[in-house]
Amino acid sequence: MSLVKTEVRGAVGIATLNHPERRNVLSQPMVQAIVAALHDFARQRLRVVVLRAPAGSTVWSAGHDVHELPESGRDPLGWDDPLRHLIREIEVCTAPVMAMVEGSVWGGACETVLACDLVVAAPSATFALTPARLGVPYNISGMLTLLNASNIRIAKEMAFTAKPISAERAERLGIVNHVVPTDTLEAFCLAMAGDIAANAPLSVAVMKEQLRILAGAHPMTPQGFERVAGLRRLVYDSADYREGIRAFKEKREPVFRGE
Ligand code: YXS
Repeated sequence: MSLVKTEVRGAVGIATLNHPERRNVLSQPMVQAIVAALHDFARQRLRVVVLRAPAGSTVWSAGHDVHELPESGRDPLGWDDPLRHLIREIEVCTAPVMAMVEGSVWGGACETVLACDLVVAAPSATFALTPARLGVPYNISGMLTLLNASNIRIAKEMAFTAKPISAERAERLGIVNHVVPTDTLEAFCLAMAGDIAANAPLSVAVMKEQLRILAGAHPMTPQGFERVAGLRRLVYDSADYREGIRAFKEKREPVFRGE
């Protein structure tokens, strides 16, 4: 069974996450399948990509596969982590990537949606950033994705509370482009994708890349980088990080002691 179903509608490529038994977790195989779809759409010179879950999904994606997170002593979100690879592939994909969202979106999947160029959601959609719930030291490019998609006040609320925000609130905050009724979601997304596909693809692609470069243009001193690396190591070496992962696997609430 393919973890991602793909189809082409005119100049639009549609990639549907297809692992409902595990709530479309962004496991390494799932990420590889999504990236393969992006590359295949690029080979076909498609002009827009729609990333979605099957119609009626109650969970769009449950985020990073917790079973793939290292128990301790290693950066859980290093450069080569599948989630980091997926985010970069979405950002450098020359065609705009539209997230079509039904159901709940968790953790690394929330960042994946926010890294997409456009987000169109059904009223059922919710968005939760969960590192604090697991004791995970999120990484700085992931924080930048969140900051670019919202503002620092909302970024802090989502990161510190780890609680879902509704589609309606996300739209009001500008995190989501549109919230549309579930029964018109696909038609709405394909119509917007068609509008984009009818425009000059080179012009669209260069504006996407300009905005990626501008959004990522944040100076960081070597000392600043080393300080963040050191702080993150303290977290992924902590007992709380081990507790968060263990509690998830044991299906119980974690007890964090700040050590
Ligand atoms: O126990 P079985 O084998 O049946 O498998 C269950 C879940 O364990 C599994 N599953 C996951 N496995 C690995 N990683 C996950 N993130 C994950 N989520 C779910 O899928 C099977 C069905 O799950 P179940 O029974 O809980 O489904 P449900 O419909 O009752 O609830 C759906 C969710 C999404 C509300 C629930 O599964 C859930 O809360 N999942 C965890 C959401 C989450 O905290 N994701 C963050 C993952 S860590 C991450 O993304 C980053 C590292 S970070 O945290 O830093 O952002």
